[in-house]
Amino acid sequence: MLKLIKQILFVVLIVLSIYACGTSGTSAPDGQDRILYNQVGYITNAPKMMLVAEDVDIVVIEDAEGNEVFSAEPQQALHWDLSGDAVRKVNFSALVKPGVYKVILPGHNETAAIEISDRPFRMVSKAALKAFYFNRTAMPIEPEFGGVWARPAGHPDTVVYVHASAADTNRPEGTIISSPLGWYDAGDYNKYVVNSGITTYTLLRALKDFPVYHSNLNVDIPESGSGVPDILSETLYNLKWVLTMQDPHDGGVYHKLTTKQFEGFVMPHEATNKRYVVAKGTSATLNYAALASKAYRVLSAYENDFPGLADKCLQHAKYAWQWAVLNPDLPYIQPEDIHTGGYGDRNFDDEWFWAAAELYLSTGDAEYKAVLLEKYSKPVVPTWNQVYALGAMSLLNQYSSLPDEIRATGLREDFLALVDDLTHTSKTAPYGVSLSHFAWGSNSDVANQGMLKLFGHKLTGNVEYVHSALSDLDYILGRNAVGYCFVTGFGDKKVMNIHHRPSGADGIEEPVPGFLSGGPNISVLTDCGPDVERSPFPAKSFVDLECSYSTNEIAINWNAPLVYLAGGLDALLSR
Ligand code: 9MR
Repeated sequence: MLKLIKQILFVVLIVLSIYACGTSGTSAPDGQDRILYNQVGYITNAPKMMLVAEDVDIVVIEDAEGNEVFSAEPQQALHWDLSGDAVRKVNFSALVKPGVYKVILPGHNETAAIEISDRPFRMVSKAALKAFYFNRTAMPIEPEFGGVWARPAGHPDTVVYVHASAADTNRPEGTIISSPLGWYDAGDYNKYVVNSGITTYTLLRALKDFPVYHSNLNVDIPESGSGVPDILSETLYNLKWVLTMQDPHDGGVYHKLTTKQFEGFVMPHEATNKRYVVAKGTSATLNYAALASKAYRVLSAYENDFPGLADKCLQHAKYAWQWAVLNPDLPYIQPEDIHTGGYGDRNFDDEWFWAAAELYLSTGDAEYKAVLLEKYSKPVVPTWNQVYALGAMSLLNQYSSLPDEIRATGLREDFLALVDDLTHTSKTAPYGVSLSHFAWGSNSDVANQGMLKLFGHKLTGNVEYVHSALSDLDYILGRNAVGYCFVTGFGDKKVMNIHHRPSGADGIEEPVPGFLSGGPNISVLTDCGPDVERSPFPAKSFVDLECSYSTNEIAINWNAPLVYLAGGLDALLSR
């Protein structure tokens, strides 16, 4: 009954708010949306840009004492087909004194508080990494580290059943295996190898590209202070799980560890349905080979901390490769009785390239070199099913020692052409981002584009790439078409109702902090039922409702590039 009343109230609220928006008659229906800005803060000595609605033609900034410190006419209105509206840029880079300021639009009521400081991204960078700790399976989140979000351990995964789709003579259906540790993939409680591949790699990439920064970043997890960088400790928590997903009898890797159906919105320890390892496949096995091989090189420098682990990773990576050679094109096909995330991919060329690149870099073997040359293709912005760029970054990181035949592929030129293209797009785009379409998890595309730009800067020293990446983070932190700061726990207009089971079930109003909401897209317009309207414009099609799994879920592969981007910018630009 209570539920029904709540639902009715909810629908009434939605109808009222649609009515309210509809009657305002301007392009920006409420105060927040008329001024779009990075709600976490701007770096004192870096470019600063906000956006205002098209009907605003003067912007004034006052300091805390009410003195006018800046005023400008916004640049010409730029219309974006993807948002269906027009905005005007206001460049206020000239303001270089730390402080909290008030943005005023003369003739309009709306104001906004912006902050300028030397290290605005430190907290976001830490929280984004700490979010992985909050999503750990198999251990309690202790109050000491988790504060109000402390919770009992969920999913020990020491009793996991081999599903019919994964059964063979060595491990018949129903065989019990142990596959503990790792992170929950997202707002759901399953663990998927494919998505773990890109995520874990991206965190290792962050460590590799910003080693001093990450060696000093303490995010207050149980391993902090051990002498191992927190980002590596966190990454290992998942890598150790991934290693258990290989069948020791043949080297093949299970696609996922999952319940048959998604669990309800209950706390992890209350979600106790049987879990299965499902179907070995080429993409999971190649993801595993790539990741384990990359981990081998990273862990070689930590032999004293983790004796034997680096070698084990390489050995397992080679074993996985052998299985993939025998099963080069085996897609994951969801069994009829399994209804959780698919992460199904039909094209393995990019996975072959990535695994070959990592194994070649770890061993120098001709077999891997031949495959990477054969499968080479221009990189694209990485996602869980497009991993060319990951292999490319690993190779480019050691460009000077690559043989001529690998350089002759043009991988450096191709990578930089992509970064140039992204940078150019964001410079001219109304909202200052490189997106040309909005996919599921669009915010992670923005973060991944930012990552490529920072890597481009690492290769060339071109500061323009860093500034373009900064513009990406500005977008994520509020300067976007819906005016939300998309990282939980941050901003003036916060996302509060992420599709994340612990956040929904813990009885605490604030969601678990540090998670990147997936962001606007029009893939599934009906996830909250017919009564919740979503904008037909992709950049505006977002609702901060728990039911909106397609726009407001969180996922490990979305947080990882945020860790890279926020940490990278903090490392490069902060004083
Ligand atoms: O990120 C995935 C997206 O690219 C797909 O379009 C979508 C539908 O298959 O699934 C997304 O991944 C989800 C996964 O399947 C299960 N855990 C939650 C993930 C984020 O929504």
